Amino acid sequence: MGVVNVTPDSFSDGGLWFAPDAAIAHGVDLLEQGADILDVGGESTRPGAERVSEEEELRRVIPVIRELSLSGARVSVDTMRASVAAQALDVGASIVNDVSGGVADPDMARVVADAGVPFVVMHWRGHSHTMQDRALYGDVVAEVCRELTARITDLCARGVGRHQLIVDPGFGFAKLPEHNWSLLAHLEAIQSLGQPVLIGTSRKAFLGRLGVPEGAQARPAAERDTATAATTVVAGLARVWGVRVHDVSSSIDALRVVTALEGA
Ligand code: PMM
Repeated sequence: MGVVNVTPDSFSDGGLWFAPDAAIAHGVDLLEQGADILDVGGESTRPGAERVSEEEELRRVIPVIRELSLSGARVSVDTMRASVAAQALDVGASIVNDVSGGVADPDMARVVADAGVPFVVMHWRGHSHTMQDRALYGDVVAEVCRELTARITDLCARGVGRHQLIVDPGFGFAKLPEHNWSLLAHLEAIQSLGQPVLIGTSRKAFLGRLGVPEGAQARPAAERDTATAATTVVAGLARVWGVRVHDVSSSIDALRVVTALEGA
């Protein structure tokens, strides 16, 4: 899954693809690199980010989703708003990716249930401005599994089919580096929930801290793709359903390594 952020302020690539034409060209480039799905989002979820208005979010993502879908791409919409998900589905998106797992907007479950499309349910504990205060865990793996299970139960009770649900442990969302590493080390626990698993480690801060002394600045987001590809190997060996990445070609190579290993 290649990331197309149509935002001025995403931590990893904010502003680079903000104009619709640039975002569309970037999506086409990611497809050429081998992406199976393009994840188009118009709202940054970086820690501390302010929310954008619904109108602005629609203005950002709808033309890009329409155009990429018309060109034959399989598109997911990265949104917490039911209205944005509904309009994105109308113009060709076929997957909804909600970092709040249907919590932020009470109408999301209905939209997803009516459409019958795959729905990515990410582990989430609150909006960006407060989420890092909620990174409090005794056993992060067990608690993320428990909270994702509660989301699955709630969504199914609201009419969403279990077969629609893809779960994501939510790397970097209300997580400290040690929490992210524990989750990556125990993907089998997330898989034991019985749903396909998506992971989004790409360029996240915990990778930027690797090899950097305590107190020094993390390496910039654009210099985290090698570490990201290494996490793709971990995910591939664990046989997760998908990885959400900014640099598709390095993760495709990482998956080629996994395939070659498995064939040996
Ligand atoms: N991370 C971001 C945005 N959307 N969606 C899912 N399912 N999983 C993630 O980990 C995730 C996401 C934040 O990263 P970005 O600002 O680079 O897009």
